Amino acid sequence: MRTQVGIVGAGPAGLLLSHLLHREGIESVVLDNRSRADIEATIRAGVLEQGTVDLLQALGLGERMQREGAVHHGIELRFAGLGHRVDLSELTGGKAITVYAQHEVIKDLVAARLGAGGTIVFDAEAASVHDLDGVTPMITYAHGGARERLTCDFVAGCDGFHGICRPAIPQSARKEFAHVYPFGWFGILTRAPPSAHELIYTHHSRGFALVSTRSPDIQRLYFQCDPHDDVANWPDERIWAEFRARLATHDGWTPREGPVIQKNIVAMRSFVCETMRHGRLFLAGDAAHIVPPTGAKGLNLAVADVCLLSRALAAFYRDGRQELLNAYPETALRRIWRAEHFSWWMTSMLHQFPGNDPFQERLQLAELAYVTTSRAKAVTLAENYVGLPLE
Ligand code: RFL
Ligand code: PHB
Repeated sequence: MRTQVGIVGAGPAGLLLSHLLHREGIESVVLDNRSRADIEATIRAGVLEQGTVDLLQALGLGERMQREGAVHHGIELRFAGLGHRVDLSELTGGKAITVYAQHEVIKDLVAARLGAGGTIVFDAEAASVHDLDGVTPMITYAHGGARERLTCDFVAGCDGFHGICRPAIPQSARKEFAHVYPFGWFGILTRAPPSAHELIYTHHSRGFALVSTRSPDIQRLYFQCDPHDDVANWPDERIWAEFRARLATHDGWTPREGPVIQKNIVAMRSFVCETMRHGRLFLAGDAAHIVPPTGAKGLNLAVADVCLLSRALAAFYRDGRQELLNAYPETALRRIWRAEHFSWWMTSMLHQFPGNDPFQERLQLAELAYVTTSRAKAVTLAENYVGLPLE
């Protein structure tokens, strides 16, 4: 097979890139090692920044999101048994976030690509990328028991943190930065009505907890856990007891409980590979960077990356201009490092660190008190949370 841009990975980055390129008249093929059903059912992110929402709408991809997503104008920070609302919209000149599950975004993107005659090869495991220094790089992949090749002008590595594209850049050429947190998130989906109108981020001596939502009938909640814990250790009753303890307020608030229909444990790390380009290979999304989910930035960063990358590729195909392609890593990294800092800051402020140093905890509470009383600090949180403007 031959195409202009060979895209490894049908996550938000790969699918949106394919869509954006199509609008510029650039052909692409997307490969993913999973089935369509699998991709469309994987539970991950939930929060879309204002800029992500505006972009999906401008691209004609926002119809179901507008109908089924929930616009939230604020969040609650809960600590020392009290809730404090951060009015995102008031603090940012009217911006908001939308809660709409990542797999719903994926469904919309897959439908749009296939509807426009785009090629997504599911169950296609990319094995290697070749000739990145030449003008016709090539991807080898396994599909239906056969070994196939995709020849292209450019390879977009949108294959997530565990993909094959980043490791294809020689180690000696890769500039990477990593930080692993000594805790994970235990995430559940429950069949219950919403516990609150807005997301609740909770600091508690037993550890962080987050109340989010998916729909009027399905809720998404998380609590900080040992990253090596096992979901089998957590029957429903133990899960709800933990949420009740961490989310308790002085006025007796409790979450709405229901059967737990899904549980998983997520590791928490910060990671940046600054080498987002190697010859004709370009990395985007989780393939290049990871943030802990506390800032709700991962999917939104993937969207920002591919906006830049599609614009750079369009300039190349339209006028043969290489400047935007050359500038892609530097331009993308400005937003990436801002989001890395914000995600690290939110994580550091809200989680318990092993050792439970009381001095650290006092600092966290002082920071939370400041965020919820100083307009300047609240604006800092709000403008980052709803998302800085796309470049
Ligand atoms: P993805 O989504 O990981 O997609 C990569 C795709 O590449 C495929 N792949 C391969 N295909 C072919 N051959 C190979 N060798 C391949 N290797 C991998 C994989 O099958 C997959 O389909 O990366 P992408 O597109 O960069 O998107 C990134 C986002 O998925 C991620 O950043 C977010 O989910 C992070 N995240 C959140 N982001 C937000 O913006 N807002 C949130 O509220 C939010 N909450 C979260 C999150 C991530 C979480 N988890 C599970 C890590 C909450 C959680 C719990
Ligand atoms: C989610 O709903 O999955 C979610 C919400 C906020 C976050 C992370 C995840 O910070």
